Amino acid sequence: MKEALLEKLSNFIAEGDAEEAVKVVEEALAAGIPPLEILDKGGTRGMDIVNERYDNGEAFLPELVVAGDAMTEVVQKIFSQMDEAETAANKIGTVVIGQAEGDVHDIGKNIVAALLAVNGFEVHDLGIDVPVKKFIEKAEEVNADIIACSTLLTTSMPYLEDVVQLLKDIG
Ligand code: B12
Repeated sequence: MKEALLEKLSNFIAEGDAEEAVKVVEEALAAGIPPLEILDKGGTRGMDIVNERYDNGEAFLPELVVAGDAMTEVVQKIFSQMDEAETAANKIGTVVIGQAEGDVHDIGKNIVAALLAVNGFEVHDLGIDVPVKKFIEKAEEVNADIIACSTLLTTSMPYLEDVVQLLKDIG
């Protein structure tokens, strides 16, 4: 039953059917499947399926967008449940997180941000397409312990090095 539910979820996400995907998440949570397993084996798998279709020329950018929207709703649903049950009582650190300059892929970053938040971190999410300097300015403003940059694009990867270099330059 567990495998069947997770497979159903990944197919609904790949098809961009947010409403049905969220219903399956409710079923899976009620069946006691751990939230992170639902995300990983159902959600992320769904994104991989649509990506395989995209690579094979069976799906195009609009399909990726609607699959991404469905995944975002699934992530929100799962974390809205986790908030109540699993939010840590004490703050253990402050994190500034964002998507590197030029990159709009925010689904994975949103999962990381939500996981940090429910595990006791104060999270400042700068969103997508964040300029290098903005990470540092925000980190100084909120006295962050961690700067967490995300990118899925090879063209945006050099900006991650720039963040590190700029931090070294300012000591
Ligand atoms: C959905 C998607 C899109 C959506 C994004 C919607 C959104 N709101 O995010 C849309 C359609 C907009 C899109 C656009 C593009 N995309 Co796109 N996209 C994807 C796809 C299919 C899935 C990404 C995803 O959400 N995965 C699911 C999440 C849960 O996984 P994840 O992102 O990896 O995150 C996990 C980990 O990486 C990690 N993590 C992530 N961030 C962080 C940060 C920290 C600090 C830590 C600790 C961990 C961590 O934890 C997360 C949870 O497990 C991927 C292929 C793939 N299968 O990954 C291509 C992919 C990333 N896209 C790609 C490309 C090329 C593009 C476009 C350039 C296409 C085009 N021709 O226009 C544009 C670029 C737009 C831009 N400027 O950013 C390429 C990148 C290739 C490369 N080497 O650069 C990929 C790999 C597809 C491919 N095989 O070619 N895309």
